Amino acid sequence: MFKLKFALITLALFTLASFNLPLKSEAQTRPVTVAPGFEINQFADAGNVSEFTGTGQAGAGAGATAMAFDARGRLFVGTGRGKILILLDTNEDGRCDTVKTFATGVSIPLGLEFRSNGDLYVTSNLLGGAGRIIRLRDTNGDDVADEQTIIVDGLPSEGDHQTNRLRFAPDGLLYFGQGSATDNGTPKPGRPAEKPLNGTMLRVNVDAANPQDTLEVVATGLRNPFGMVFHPENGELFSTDGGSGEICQGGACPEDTSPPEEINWIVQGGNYGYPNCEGTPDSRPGCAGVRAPVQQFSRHLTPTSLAFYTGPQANEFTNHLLITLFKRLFGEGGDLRRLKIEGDKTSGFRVTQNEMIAEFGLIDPGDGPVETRIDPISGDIYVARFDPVSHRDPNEHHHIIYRIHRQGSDSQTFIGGLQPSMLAVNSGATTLKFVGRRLRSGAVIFADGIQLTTRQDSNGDWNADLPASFTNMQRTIMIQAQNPDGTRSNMLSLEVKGSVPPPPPPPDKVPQITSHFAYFKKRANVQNPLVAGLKAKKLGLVVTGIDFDASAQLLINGAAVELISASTTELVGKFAKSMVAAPGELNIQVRNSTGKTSNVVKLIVASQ
Ligand SMILES: [Ca+2]
Ligand SMILES: [Ca+2]
Ligand SMILES: [Ca+2]
Repeated sequence: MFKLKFALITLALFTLASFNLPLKSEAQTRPVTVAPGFEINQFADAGNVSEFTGTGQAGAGAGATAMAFDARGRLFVGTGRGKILILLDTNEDGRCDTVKTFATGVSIPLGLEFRSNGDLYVTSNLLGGAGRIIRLRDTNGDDVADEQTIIVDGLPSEGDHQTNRLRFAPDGLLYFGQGSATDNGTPKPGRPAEKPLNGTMLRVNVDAANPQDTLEVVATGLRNPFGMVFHPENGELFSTDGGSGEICQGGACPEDTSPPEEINWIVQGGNYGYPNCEGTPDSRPGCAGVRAPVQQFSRHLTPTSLAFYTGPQANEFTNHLLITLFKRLFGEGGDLRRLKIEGDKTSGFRVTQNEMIAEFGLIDPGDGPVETRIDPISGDIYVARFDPVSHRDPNEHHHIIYRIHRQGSDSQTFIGGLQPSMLAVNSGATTLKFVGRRLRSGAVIFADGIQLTTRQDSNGDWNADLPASFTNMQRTIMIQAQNPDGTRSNMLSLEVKGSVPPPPPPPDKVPQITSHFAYFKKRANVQNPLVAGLKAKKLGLVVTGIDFDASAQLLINGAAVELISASTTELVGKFAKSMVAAPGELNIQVRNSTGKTSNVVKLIVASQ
């Protein structure tokens, strides 16, 4: 998907009896409907997020492509123009009122995923070029990413499909879907052919010295695995797949034999059929060993996102699988659905309920929902809608983020984002930190019914002092907040355990060289240029920069040299005789003990 050409097909108007949402430019839109017991409003659109505005092609690419909540329940949004925005609702009226720009220049960000240490990982795609995974880091907490590091590069995204969404697995590895290069396995004239990594689920260890070296294929035969999610309890991976034959979308071909769309349970080494056996395996050649989807949808509907419904509003639908279908055709799709998934690893998984939660009133076949995320504090469901079709009237670009929630939940108080999330026995007194929604000044926290000293910090986050006595044995502590008017929040459980797994490692520093020079005998005696044939023993190399760690090495042409002195901002090293014997060019680099390497700078060795 995200091809620039979408066939425009007029669809018969649909009316579903339910809640109608008034929208701007009513004439151009079918009503949005939600299932009984749910409510919906527009959290963000062109009216409050200027990034979502624009006319023609510029407007067509302006919407949200991916979303993720950070641990504090703040919504981060990737846009078609390559920005990562933070959309905040500071007055808690359900509509975004503050837009911050976290990062720019992240081309076609199709996936956003936070790690528990606060790093934001993004899949990015150069237009018609390589796919990448980029790590964004805000080191000084000003809500602007000051480090953008490419973790994986050169993914085969120059064809019809790109590097899609990404998710951290329970084992800490980062999984992501890589789309196929072609529609059906055969390249069109002049277009890229399939490469080994096309049409796969991949994974990478982001903690490795060189993550790219750890790239592994998890599963194959996936045409365009776009939506993906790990089950919150059993840890199993589910992914969407979109079938071939996009040219026939909307019934444009009289004999449209395109395969269906799929949800797959992804297992290590699994083959999911593309391009020879899409849909349910049968007697076709090429179906041997192919795993069947756990659910199919009508052809061309284009599943775009998966999320498990969790949090304080999920209730009877807890852990139902939410899916968005991007297109509406034949009276189906263009909606958010919930699927009850039953089964286990041994017996496999099957869908036992498949119901609409929200239908977004699409007029074009393809300006539908692309991403779903659950607010980790309130449990509200956020769905982004993206309109890739170029319209002259900017109001016809439906770049909208909807907020969907249970009826009545907007008057409830919620707490979440509890830190620490687990305690060890006998760990002593602890300050609990958490985030509140509609938690008022003067609110107090109860732990197993006992009131704790409670205060709000300058970030608006809440703190409560848990006495040491709560950790003197293994137990589950129930945490609840109470507003001054007596209303109470949802309850959170906090486990006191015999042992607590270590947190992920703190972010690795990446060394950077800012200047360098060579000297002869004394530091003040700078050699510029350095002349070949000088006595190596009497020469020194000074490299200054930032984030050199305690065991950082100075590399000359890839070899670590003996150090004269070292600090976090300066390394002074010795040359080997062979390095300065003849004219040439030396590559200078710093490598930290974590394996992270700096930029490479050049030092010229001139002739005598
Ligand atoms: Ca607001
Ligand atoms: Ca920053
Ligand atoms: Ca398949």
